[in-house]
Amino acid sequence: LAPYTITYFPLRGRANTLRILLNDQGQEWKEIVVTFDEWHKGVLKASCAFGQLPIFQDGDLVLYQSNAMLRHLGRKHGLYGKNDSEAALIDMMNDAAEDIRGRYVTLVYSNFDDGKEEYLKDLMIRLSKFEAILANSKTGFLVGDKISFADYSLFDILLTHLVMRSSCLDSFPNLKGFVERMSARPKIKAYLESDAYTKLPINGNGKQ
Ligand code: 0HH
Repeated sequence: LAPYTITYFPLRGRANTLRILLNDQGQEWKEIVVTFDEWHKGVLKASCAFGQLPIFQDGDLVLYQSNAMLRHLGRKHGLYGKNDSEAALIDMMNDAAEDIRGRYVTLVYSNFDDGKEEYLKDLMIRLSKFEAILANSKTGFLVGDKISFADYSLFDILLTHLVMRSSCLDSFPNLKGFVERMSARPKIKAYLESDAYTKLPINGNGKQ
């Protein structure tokens, strides 16, 4: 029996990092797919703690907020560093990834056609910071010597931006290497090649 349930739209969106993490960790989960028509009826929305999806269930525990879900899985599956200092640094990395994600969502849902080039300029600056962090990493992970939930977050963001601009990592060899290594992890590789991944749009409005 799958211990976990993800309730979300038929999108990669804010569930993609969770799905990549769960796959890579060999976990099973159930998906409850919510169509936009169903959502617009408003009943489910009214029942959500903050009026939004995704929902993540772990037995009796019901979570809203995708980054809280990542932290929960980080704690449960040893993806949160080996001490409090590493955990704090992992939080910091994930928050920096979330800063990019938040800007991406704003661009996609409010100003995609006019804002894209300006957005990409700012993105390069943000990515250069992660490039420098990985250049200083001895292990190829963002923090410490093991994968953390922040690595999955960064990976998801990089995959998404490679769709927007396939050359966006050309001047960042460490980020490129990171994407290659993450993509080559056997369970991630299988997932990225599966229909469950390739058939899902990234966003809900056809933009990417
Ligand atoms: N901070 C929250 C988190 O990280 C943000 C959740 C959120 O923005 O979990 N949820 C959105 C869906 S993810 C939501 O519930 C953004 C892309 C969604 C695209 C599809 C939207 C179609 C809506 C019919 N949005 C719906 C809503 O707010 O009513």
